Amino acid sequence: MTVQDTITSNHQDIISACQLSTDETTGGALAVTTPVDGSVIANVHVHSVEDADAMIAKGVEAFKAWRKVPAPRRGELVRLLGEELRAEKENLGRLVTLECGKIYQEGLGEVQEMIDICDFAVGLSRQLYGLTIASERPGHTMRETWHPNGICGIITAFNFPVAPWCWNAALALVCGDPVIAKPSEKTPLTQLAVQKICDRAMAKFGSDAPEGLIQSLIGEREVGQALTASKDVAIISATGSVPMGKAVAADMSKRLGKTILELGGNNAMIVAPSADLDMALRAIVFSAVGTAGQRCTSLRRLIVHEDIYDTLMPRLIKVYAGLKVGSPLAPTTLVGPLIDQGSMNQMNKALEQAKVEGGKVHGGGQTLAADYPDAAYVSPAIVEMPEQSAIMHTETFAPILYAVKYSDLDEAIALQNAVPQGLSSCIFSTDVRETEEFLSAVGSDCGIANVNIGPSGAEIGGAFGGEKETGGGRESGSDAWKSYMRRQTSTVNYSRELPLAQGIVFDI
Ligand code: UN1
Repeated sequence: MTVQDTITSNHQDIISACQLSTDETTGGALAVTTPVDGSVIANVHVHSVEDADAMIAKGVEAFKAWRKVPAPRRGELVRLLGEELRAEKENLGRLVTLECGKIYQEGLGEVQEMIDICDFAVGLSRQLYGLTIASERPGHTMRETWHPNGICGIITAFNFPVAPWCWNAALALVCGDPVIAKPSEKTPLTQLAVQKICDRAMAKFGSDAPEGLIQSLIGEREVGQALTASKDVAIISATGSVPMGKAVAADMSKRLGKTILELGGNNAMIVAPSADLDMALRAIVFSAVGTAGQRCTSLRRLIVHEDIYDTLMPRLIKVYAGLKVGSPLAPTTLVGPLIDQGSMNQMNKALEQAKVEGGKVHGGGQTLAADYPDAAYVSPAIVEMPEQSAIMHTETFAPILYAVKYSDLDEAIALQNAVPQGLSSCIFSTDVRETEEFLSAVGSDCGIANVNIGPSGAEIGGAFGGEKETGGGRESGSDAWKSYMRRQTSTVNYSRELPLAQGIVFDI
């Protein structure tokens, strides 16, 4: 057996451990390559627009039944899903690693995020609270109730092929909405594996889980467009690039459908003079090179106070030079490959542009090409920039960390906020005046603003999402569930009079 054969056979073991049959993974039109070595690991079947429409029709029927199932009972399905995920954590985590290239620890972390949101959603299924409101009229009461809203279409990206599906699906299901997933065409296998896990949970749950409650739609853009075009898909929750989100928003606005958009980030860290630099260093490295810089929350911009710049930067550059890049399946690897060579080309272009704009590049470039000629392993790059120039305003989905100096906090906050995206941000400082200003109304303009931790790796308990070109949507914890329901305001008159609001007199 050659080395190549060993790699290939291991890959097939990982796929079959997720109980995907060869019928499902061979003979289809969509070739799936693994970023581990660039080889084709499956050919999956794609759905047509007609298939998508048929799924939507099934979802419509499922909704009619599911909305009548009491929410705590709906929660029971999500509880079972969480249990199946616990049992499958290692297998699914490994498949995430194989299909999208993040290291196995992060693959496991992604599945843990699914389990966590399931637990959250189970509790939530008994807490879909409305309001009672004081009426201005005698003998009247007002209340607000949250009702199921209809099918939720979930469009996800290659970099987090399973967790964002679950943030949306777990909430949507307890809220009474059927779900149809449209994963990235680069990562359909993980979605097929998740569908299998859901099917098992539904079988255990019993007959009040209607057919068509949880479905997966595999294909390219046009099947996604079938979801955005259909008035029967009440909500589209889309995670991915800004151009994708703008296209979804344009389609949805034509029919005034609801959207939850979680798009690009261009996340910064301000490192203040009082920062604990040992902690900052660890946070910088994890958030800038984790998932090979392919998280929407990845750290992309470092805004360092001029007094500590010359202390921090050489240490950081040294740590970068020693980072272990390699197969994401190997336990000692910290930086896996980029998703494909197209991404590597984007990274190289951005680094060239940064040089033109005066940047001094440390690291970067393809590595391990001899071992993996068809993959896209790169050395993470740090670029010292003379100022926050044009390239720093764009999101390149790769491990590039730009660094600039600042001299006063207001300037640093202005730099942090000057980009079009508004997802995540953070400050390292032990000065409470600085940290509180950063979190105040004149501080970070992002959906996520952290103190003394990096911008990535959010827990599921908080609402997740951001402002400006990030799209404004919120998923996951807090009260994000409200986006999956429709709000009904009801006024009930239990008196024998008919007083009008605002004291209007209207005698007939
Ligand atoms: C994404 O990259 O699309 O906060 C999601 C984080 C993860 C989610 C990232 N919990 O980095």
